[in-house]
Amino acid sequence: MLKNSYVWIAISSLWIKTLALSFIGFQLRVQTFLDALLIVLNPIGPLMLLIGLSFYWSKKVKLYPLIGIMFLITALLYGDLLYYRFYTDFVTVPILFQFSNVGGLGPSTVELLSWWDLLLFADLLLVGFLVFRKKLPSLKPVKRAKRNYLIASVSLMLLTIGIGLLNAPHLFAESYNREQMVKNIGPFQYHAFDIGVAATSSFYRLLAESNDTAKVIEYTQASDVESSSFGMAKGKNVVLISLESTQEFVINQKVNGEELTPFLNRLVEESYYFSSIYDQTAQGKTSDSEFMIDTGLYPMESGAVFVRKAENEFIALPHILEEKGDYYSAVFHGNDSTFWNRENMYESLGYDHFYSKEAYDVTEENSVNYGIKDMPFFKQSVSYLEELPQPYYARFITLTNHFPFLLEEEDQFIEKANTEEGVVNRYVTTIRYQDEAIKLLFEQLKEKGLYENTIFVLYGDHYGISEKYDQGVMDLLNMETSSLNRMKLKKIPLIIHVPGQEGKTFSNNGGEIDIRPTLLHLMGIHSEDPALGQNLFGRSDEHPVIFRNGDFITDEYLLKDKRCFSLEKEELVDAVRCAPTEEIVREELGLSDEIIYGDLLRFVE
Ligand code: GP9
Ligand code: MN
Repeated sequence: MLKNSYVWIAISSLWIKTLALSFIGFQLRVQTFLDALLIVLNPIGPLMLLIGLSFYWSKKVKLYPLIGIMFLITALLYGDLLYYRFYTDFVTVPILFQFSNVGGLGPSTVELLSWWDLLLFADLLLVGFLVFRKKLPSLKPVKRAKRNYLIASVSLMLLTIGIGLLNAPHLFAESYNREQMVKNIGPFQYHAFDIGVAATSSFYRLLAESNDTAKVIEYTQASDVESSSFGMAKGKNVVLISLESTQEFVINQKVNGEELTPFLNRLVEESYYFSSIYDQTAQGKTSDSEFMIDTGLYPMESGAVFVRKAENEFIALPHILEEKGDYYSAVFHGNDSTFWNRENMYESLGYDHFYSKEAYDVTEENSVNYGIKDMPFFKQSVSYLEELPQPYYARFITLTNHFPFLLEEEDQFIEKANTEEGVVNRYVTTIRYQDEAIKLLFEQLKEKGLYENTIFVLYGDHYGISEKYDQGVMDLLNMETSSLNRMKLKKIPLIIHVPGQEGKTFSNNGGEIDIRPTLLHLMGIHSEDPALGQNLFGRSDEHPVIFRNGDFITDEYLLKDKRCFSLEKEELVDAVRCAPTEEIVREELGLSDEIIYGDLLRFVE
């Protein structure tokens, strides 16, 4: 075998680092002996292969390139660590191309650093020192040693992938479960796989044929249930309000004796309120929620479909409403039109007009964080709304309640909370501000006579407090930190308000994907296009609410990070109990992906 101390020191130190990251940084959960074995073995093959780049093309080990490779690998690991600290997720190629859209790590990068991180670079100093001082003999690798080295590294890699597949047979079919990938094939192979997927993803479209749609249509045929609410909003204007980062726990919640959402709380009493709807978005955040609601398809497993697949054909709500009821459709949002590639995607989704930042009078005084504050935003929007041809389908996307939840003193209608997490304390004030803004919108619509003949759908677009700051919310709500309680925090509010209707709260489970069929039901439209989700008025409780990483929740079970919980017993149970539902999850996510990757809706008449 290769006799070169530098090479083996480099491999060992990078290996130890990778292990430290896996166990401490990414907190990969070890449940079985195989899990532990895989985490330990996985990095060796790829590390050998990469370090080998310092001598494959020369007669002896080139020491400066060796240090360079060590540095690059360390930088990659460190990047992974920082990304993980913020998103509790692993970075993907598509997300790198849309960093300007993901909220970035920008304002909080410093917060993510720790002095301990310097340890990651200690081995570089050591090897650098040894090289400079020529402390170790650098033997020439002979040709034969090179070959054996390569064979050993590739065999090790294949062996561990093989064991990984034994450990998690659906590993590649569930590649959207990135934690499972990293645990079973290791961070380096995960990145290689991810790059491969990104590089080949456009081939799916080329290979897709029109009869590929048959299977999808068969599965997705909406089986709408009968209910007295069918058609109750037929012909009305539709106003959809995306409530930025609004989680369900804020509804009817008091902090220091004061309501967080006094207006929404009253509205809930006079509306259909769905109190168990889960955030199903992925890396595309707001845009993912818009996508689900308009198309009834799941977001992509990595990156945002708005950014990656805006050229596709879709059958979205604006198309359907125009065809069935000659609706005009518009989006109102005070951010740049390019953010989340909205200007292009809205065209594909069939919107007639997008009122973006340019349409608003935006000044330093009326802006905070991402842009115009919700109150001036609504005020200015209403004058545009008045001019729209009726009936219309209008979506308003609020902005003020966005991480890191900044707000000037004069706009704070409530005191900050006093948990250990500043983020949570500020969140309370921006949520309260948003509530005031919605109240203003309703007042204005009433004043202009635009209230009565409208159906309102208000929904939280996704979580506001990421898992990183969960503890603050647990403190605020006096909740114990547990997987089940974490799942509860994934709920978002869904309020459907039709003026004159009596209020009713529904506590059955559902997800954002179910909003579209529910709205169509209320509009009296039977849609037969390929779309997922179920009408919430008759949604089966056994049907899982599916999350993009393969987790799910039903009325009985919760699958979180591949662990199956019984909701009734509030404890971990044997994984086989969750297995049949996991089949459904794979199938549904797979179908949705097939439609998106193959651009299959272009074949639908
Ligand atoms: C930006 C707004 C917020 O325009 O939609 O985006 P988010 O970071 O929540 O996806
Ligand atoms: Mn958002």
